Amino acid sequence: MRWTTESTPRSTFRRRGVRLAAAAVLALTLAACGNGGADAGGGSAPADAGDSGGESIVMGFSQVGAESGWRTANTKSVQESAEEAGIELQFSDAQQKQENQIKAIRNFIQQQVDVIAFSPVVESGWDPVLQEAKRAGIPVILTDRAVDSADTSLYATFLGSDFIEEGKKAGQWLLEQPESSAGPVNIVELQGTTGSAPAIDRQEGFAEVIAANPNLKVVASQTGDFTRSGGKQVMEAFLKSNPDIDVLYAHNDDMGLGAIEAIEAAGKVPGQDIKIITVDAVKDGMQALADGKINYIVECNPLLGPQLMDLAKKVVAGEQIPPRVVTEETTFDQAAAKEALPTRQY
Ligand code: GZL
Ligand code: ZN
Repeated sequence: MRWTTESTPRSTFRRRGVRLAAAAVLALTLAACGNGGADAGGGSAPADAGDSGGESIVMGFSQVGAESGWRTANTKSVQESAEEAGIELQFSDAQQKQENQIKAIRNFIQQQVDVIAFSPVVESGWDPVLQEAKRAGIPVILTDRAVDSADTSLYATFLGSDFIEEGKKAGQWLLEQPESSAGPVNIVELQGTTGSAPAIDRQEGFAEVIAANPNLKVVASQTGDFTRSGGKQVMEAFLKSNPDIDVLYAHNDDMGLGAIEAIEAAGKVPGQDIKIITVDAVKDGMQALADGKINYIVECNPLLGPQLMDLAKKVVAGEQIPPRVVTEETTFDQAAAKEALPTRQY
């Protein structure tokens, strides 16, 4: 067991000390009362994560849920990167409920993990539980989505996309389309999860950019909760109440794909009768883009795992890390989707 020498915060020593002492007591107990003759010697010490040539970091990770292709790709990236980094991951899926995330974070504090990382399903209501983590001396890393807390000392950094920028890129593409200067363009909008940073910011960025052209009007905007079924149901309602829809702006591919089912069921051609802009660029979305059913996708990169594990190691070692790490991402039109599909990782 390698004693940690780097200048880790005192609380980490205490936590690790507690874990080490517990392991030693367990080993002695096993030795004292034998271990069912597994070996003639003094019993076998428990297989402790620390035995792998160094005390491994324990990370508690609270994930939003499994609502979309993006989310499952993000979960895969986090789990695989923890494995590669030798970080012990305690992973919990909150089924898109904030109270489940708060419970999970409290549980991680109980277990005295070394670091907590989570993607907050909505922006607000986190201060109390983040104050508890701070009092326990456990650093918190926000990944993917942000919180609206005024107290930025409650988390070490926020690693994720700039969602306002994503909304702006979607609006910019629409501004540049010839139809936008030919006459009125009626837009319907499928919002992400109500109260979530991506939904709030993607709506804001898009609205800000299209305000430059009065032809562009959002005639209906409602949440589809980032799911295919949500996108399909809301699009069915939009089609019934709006005879002339020219454009759909969906805050993620999954809602766009659900909407495509509704558009085709209504006898209209997605990508032609109704132009479609989405965000994420997951494989199914990129396939629809290549097939001409979607017209433009703004990428939102889910592969945050490697950067997250790197930041976690630094923060546990007491090193300085930037308060904000913005992920790299691009945009795709139909030609670019055909190019990128064969090597798409997610
Ligand atoms: C964005 C992420 C969003 C995706 C959706 O970073 O939080 O949540 O755009 C996912 O697909 O459900
Ligand atoms: Zn029209």
